[in-house]
Amino acid sequence: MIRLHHVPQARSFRVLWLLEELGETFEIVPHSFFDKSLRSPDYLALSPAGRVPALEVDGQILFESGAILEWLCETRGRLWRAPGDAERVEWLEWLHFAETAGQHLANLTQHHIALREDWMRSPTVMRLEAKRLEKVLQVADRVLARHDWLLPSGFSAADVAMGFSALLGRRFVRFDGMPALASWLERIAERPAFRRAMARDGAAEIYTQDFYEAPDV
Ligand SMILES: N[C@@H](CCC(=O)N[C@@H](CS)C(=O)NCC(=O)O)C(=O)O
Repeated sequence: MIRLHHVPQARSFRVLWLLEELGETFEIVPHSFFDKSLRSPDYLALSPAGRVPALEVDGQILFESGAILEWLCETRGRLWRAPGDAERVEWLEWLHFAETAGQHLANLTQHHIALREDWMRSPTVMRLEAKRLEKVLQVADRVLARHDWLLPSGFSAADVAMGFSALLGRRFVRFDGMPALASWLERIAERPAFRRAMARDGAAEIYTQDFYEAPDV
């Protein structure tokens, strides 16, 4: 029995999408950032910092999206590059580099969305974080100019981890100068498993604008 604790548009989407790619049968337990359910003692027993994703698999509890993706691939023997594979190091790097983007996405989300009053926000931090996120995404753009997926041999969970970061990143960074990244997102959008995952994501509560412009400083 697989049960995914999920907030629509949040990092738990990585796990939702990978489970669809793997063809797993699973149940989604929906949560919201706005109803305190992530702070309940029951939820904290699953995810001690009160974050999503958390995944329950036959009584085993996992949190941290990169670790969950790695573990799912490893236990299913799919969409990964096993120890000894020529692409093993690259696969691990991309899987976790997704969270280098993730830290900027979290800061941008906090500034543009969670901090409601202007006096709470720092326009300098908002511009800086958008710039730093762009630099991270440019790394993927350069690689994707050479092949369709992040690894030369084809699609893997690295595309899932980083794909989510790029999907969200598009709300804070213009992709005009990153054509390979934009084409990759189009290829991702055509994947049947991605479409199934999007259909199960749930109603958007966090990001209501297509783009969040950094204020002038
Ligand atoms: N590095 C962690 C980050 C988890 C995380 O911070 N998730 C966010 C959603 S994207 C969350 O649950 N935020 C709720 C909170 O901070 O209270 C992962 O990739 O799983």
